[in-house]
Amino acid sequence: MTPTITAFERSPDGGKGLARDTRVRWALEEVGQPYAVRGVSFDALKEPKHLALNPFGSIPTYEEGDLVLFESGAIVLHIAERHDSLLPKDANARGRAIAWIFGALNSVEPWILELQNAKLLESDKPWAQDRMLLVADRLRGRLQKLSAYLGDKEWLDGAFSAGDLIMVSVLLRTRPSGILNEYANLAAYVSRGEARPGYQRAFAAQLAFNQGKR
Ligand code: GTB
Repeated sequence: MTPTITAFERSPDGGKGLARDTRVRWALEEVGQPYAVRGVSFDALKEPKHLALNPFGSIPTYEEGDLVLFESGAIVLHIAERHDSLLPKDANARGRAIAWIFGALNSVEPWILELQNAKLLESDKPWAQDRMLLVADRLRGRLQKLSAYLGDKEWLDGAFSAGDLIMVSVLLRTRPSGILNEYANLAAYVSRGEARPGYQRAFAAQLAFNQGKR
């Protein structure tokens, strides 16, 4: 059965791939699973029909027969568990790849969101500049540790996995701040992710969608 995901009818980033449907598209492209996309307006996100799919009123969601999922990490994990290429077969390596999904979402993404919130939602506050410096330094602390762990490895733990897919997606969101480029190995890691044909297809698909080519 062809799954249907939701995405912004028009993403505020105009198709830069920063909204979280891109990571789901990427996972589907990596495993070669065709999918349909339903565009949702900001108003429609808060209507009962969408809240029945995602109680928090956000994208992405995933519908496949009777199954409805929300949370991009859970959706990517679901896709990875049902196909061969995004999680290792060895149980321990599989556990570690899943740990990196959670690590990206729980131990890196919140610091990036803090910085984005400081820039987008709090810039008119008298303390905005001080807070921006503070949260940028906190993010650097996270990225420093990740950079040290990655070292000169190609991917986080052996072959490319759903853990890398989520980590690269998360790190991509730091690009507008310029902070990613302070860590050469992380910037190169993200570029390797972006160079994957699956990412290229996902990026092109979300761009076309945002340009109204559906
Ligand atoms: N934890 C959830 C997940 O991982 O799925 C978070 C989902 C979420 O916050 N989705 C956002 C959303 O629907 C879109 S991705 N927001 C609307 C709302 O909640 O009302 C966040 C996002 C939006 C836009 C850009 N951009 O334009 O650059 C980047 C990221």
